Amino acid sequence: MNSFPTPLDSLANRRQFLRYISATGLLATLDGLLPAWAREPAGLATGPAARAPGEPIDLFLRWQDLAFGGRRGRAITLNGTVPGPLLRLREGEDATIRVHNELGEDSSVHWHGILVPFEMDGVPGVSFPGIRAGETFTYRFPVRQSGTYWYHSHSGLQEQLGHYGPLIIDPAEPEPYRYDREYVVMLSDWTFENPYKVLAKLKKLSAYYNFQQRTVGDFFRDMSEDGLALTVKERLAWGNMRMSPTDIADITGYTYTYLVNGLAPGDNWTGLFAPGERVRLRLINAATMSYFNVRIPGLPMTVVQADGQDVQPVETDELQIAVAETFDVIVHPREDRAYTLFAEAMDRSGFGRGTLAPRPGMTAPVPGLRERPLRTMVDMGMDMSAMGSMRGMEMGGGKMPSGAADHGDHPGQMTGMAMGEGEQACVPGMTPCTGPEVGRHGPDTHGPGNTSVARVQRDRLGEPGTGLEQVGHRVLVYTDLRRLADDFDERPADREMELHLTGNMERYMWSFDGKKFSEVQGPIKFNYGERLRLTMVNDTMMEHPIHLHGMWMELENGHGRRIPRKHTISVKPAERLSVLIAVDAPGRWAFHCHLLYHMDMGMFRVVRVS
Ligand SMILES: [Cu+2]
Repeated sequence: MNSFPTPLDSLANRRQFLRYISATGLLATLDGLLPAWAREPAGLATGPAARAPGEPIDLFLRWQDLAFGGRRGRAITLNGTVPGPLLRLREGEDATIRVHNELGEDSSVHWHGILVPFEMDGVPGVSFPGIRAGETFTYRFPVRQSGTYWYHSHSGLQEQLGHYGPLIIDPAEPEPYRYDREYVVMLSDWTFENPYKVLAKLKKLSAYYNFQQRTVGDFFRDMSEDGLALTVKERLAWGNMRMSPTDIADITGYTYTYLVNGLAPGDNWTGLFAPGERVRLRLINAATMSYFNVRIPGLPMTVVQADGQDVQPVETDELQIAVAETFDVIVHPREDRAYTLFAEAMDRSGFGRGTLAPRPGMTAPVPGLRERPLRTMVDMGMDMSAMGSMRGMEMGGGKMPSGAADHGDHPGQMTGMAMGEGEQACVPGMTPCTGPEVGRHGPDTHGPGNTSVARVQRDRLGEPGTGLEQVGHRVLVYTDLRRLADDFDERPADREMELHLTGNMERYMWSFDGKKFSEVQGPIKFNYGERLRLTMVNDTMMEHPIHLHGMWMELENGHGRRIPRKHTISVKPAERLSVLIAVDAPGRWAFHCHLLYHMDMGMFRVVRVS
């Protein structure tokens, strides 16, 4: 186990790999551009690093052909692979990373979640001019943290083309948990379509990839169960929002192949273990647009890190990982059998799949895709008390007709009707549990760039996420996360700021406070040295994974000194949440939704700290 890959040896490894796969006959089925770390079945070496601290790392960006599932495409590779090589740094070292751009177009590398001087943050037009075609940019920064992170392009839609890879920082002090083996599990979404064509289709018809629209048959079934007036009213409400209850993801398995460590489900990335070992899985969602619900049937997962930061261990059976988040989990398989690592796309239009097994070639059953979830009246930020009284009038008494309770296949559908009964009503098989109302929307509807407001804003930090309300096993929620370190900054907030997540789904416009990035004058101003409370309200009906560069967001999830630090926070539909920020990093920083096409369409701001 002396061979964990470094960028320096990955070209040599690539040649070894080609020899290996041609010798084993794998080339016919698997012609992916797999990095060494993803093909190492025994896991990453946990011994001393092969690279001396401070020794420079070289990354070469190139176009290369790739093929899987019988199709060929063109990808951006880093040192010849997709995903890119594993960069393994050490807390306390001064990193030097030379990025050689051989793409023939501008590019960049951003170190996601890493606290660096802003000139090294890698966002063209914000922190530096970008890396011109044919040029080399040398990143230099002190490594002041540890944990699981990743890196990716911050130029155009290059990330969709394969420009991403894992980044691990080994801590200076021993970690407070024990494991025998570790793997990176990097989830992503690949399309053979040109990403700019994907975007053009979304702009022309936002539901282009979404074939899960409800049908006329659904309408009549709703009508017979709910009554005509309510059904029509509900449909009108959806129409006014320019949304459909089936809008879970903008881009779906119709075009996406969901990858685990660069491998399609049929190619089955496999990590080996010896029964009884503890295995650390470093889950990274490097998808551009896809949330995943991750589970390993038969194997509980103990979450020990979120976004690279140690948390008090919490055991769970499933977790939702938003785009750009990371979770580190430790599993403890004791049996001599294989386990499927199942990463179901949140909209359930497809899945990524891998296997943990004692020996190569073993597999475990692959679960079926579960029933697709639907958006609810809670997601719309509807006023339930008004809905309740309306129902009362139309249905004569406000009680559910007995037939309506039989909605087990579409659990979300009845939410609007049932919620009038009580804020946190949670009727198994009928309504999802939802958090309490914590705010109401003011009169500002954010102008023409926004089509909906969350009239009723809820605290949804205790909710497991879309589609996971009633899965019958444990699911990680944000309120489970407590930081391990006792290093909370006690200062009260000097200043409060409120920002609304807004959009127009039909025109595929995404924004903050109703304004696209191209429409705003100047940056958001943070004051150097202040303690800031930033409140975010999601007026849209989709989750948005909001990412702040350069500084942690401390998610106010009710745990006092133990609130977790995150670089990316998924804000649920109609949710109101707040974060504390110690504004200690001068410079210009990006702040944006990490759904790539939302960012590109304008859900982006520059934060200036001065
Ligand atoms: Cu977004």
